[in-house]
Amino acid sequence: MRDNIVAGNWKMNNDLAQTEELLTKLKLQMVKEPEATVMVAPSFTNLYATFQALKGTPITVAAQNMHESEKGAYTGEVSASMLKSIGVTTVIIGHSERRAYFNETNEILAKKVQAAIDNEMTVIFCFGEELEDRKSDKHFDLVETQLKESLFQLPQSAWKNIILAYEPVWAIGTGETASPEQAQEMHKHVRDLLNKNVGKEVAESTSILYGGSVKPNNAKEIFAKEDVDGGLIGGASLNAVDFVEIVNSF
Ligand code: G2H
Repeated sequence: MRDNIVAGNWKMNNDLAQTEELLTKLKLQMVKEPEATVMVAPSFTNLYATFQALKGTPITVAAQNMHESEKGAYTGEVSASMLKSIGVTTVIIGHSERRAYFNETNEILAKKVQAAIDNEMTVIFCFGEELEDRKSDKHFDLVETQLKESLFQLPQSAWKNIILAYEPVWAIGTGETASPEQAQEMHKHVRDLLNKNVGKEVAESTSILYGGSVKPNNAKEIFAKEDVDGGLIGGASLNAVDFVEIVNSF
C-alpha cells in the first residue's frame, strides 16, 4: 500500500552540459518500467532543463531546498511558487547538509514544510542522527525530536504529501552504510512514532526512504526490509548505470 521511491539527490554537482549528459544516459538506461517511483533532484540552475528533458518519462524532478517565504527581500533564495512555475512540485527539505552548513533548525524546517504544503508540493523530509548521538544511544530520541518539532504539527491531510528519508549523518558520503537491520530498526521506530502522534493510517501509508551510501551492491538488502520503502541516493545517483541498478533493486 506504500509507494516505493528511489530519489537521486545530485547535490551541488554537474553544470548544464553534464546534467544533460546524465539525463541522456538515464533515459537510455531506464529501459524497463520501474517498480518504484523515480525522482531526481538537480541544482536550481538545472531544474528547468531537467524538467523539460524528462517530460513524457516517469521520472519526477525535485528541488533540493526552498525558502519558506512566498517572495521578498531574501537574496539568493527560491520560493515554492517559483519552483511550481517551472513545473517542479517536489522538494527535499531538511537534508543534513542544510542543517549542518546552513544552520537549518527544526523550527526553520517546520516553516519550510508548511510553505511547501500550503503550495500543495510534495516534501521529502530528511532527518537522522550524528555519530555522537548513536554512540551515546540518543539516536531514537533525537529523531523523535526532529520529527516532532518539524512535522507533527501538520494536519493529517498534509501527510499524503510527505515522504520521509532517514539519513544517519555518519553514513552520508562516507562509504559507511547503516546495516539493513539498523535501518529497519529506525524505520520501525519512526512508523511507531507516526502511529502514536499522527495516526495509524498515516503510519501505514507514509513512505520512509533510507539514505546514506546506498550503492548497487547494498540496495537490494536494504530495500528488502519491511519498513524501508526506498532510498535517497547521493553519490551513486550521479552514475546512470548505478542509479538505474538501484532503481531496479525492488
Ligand atoms: C545522503 C545521500 C543522499 P550519499 O546525503 O541524500 O548521499 O548516498 O552520497 O551518502
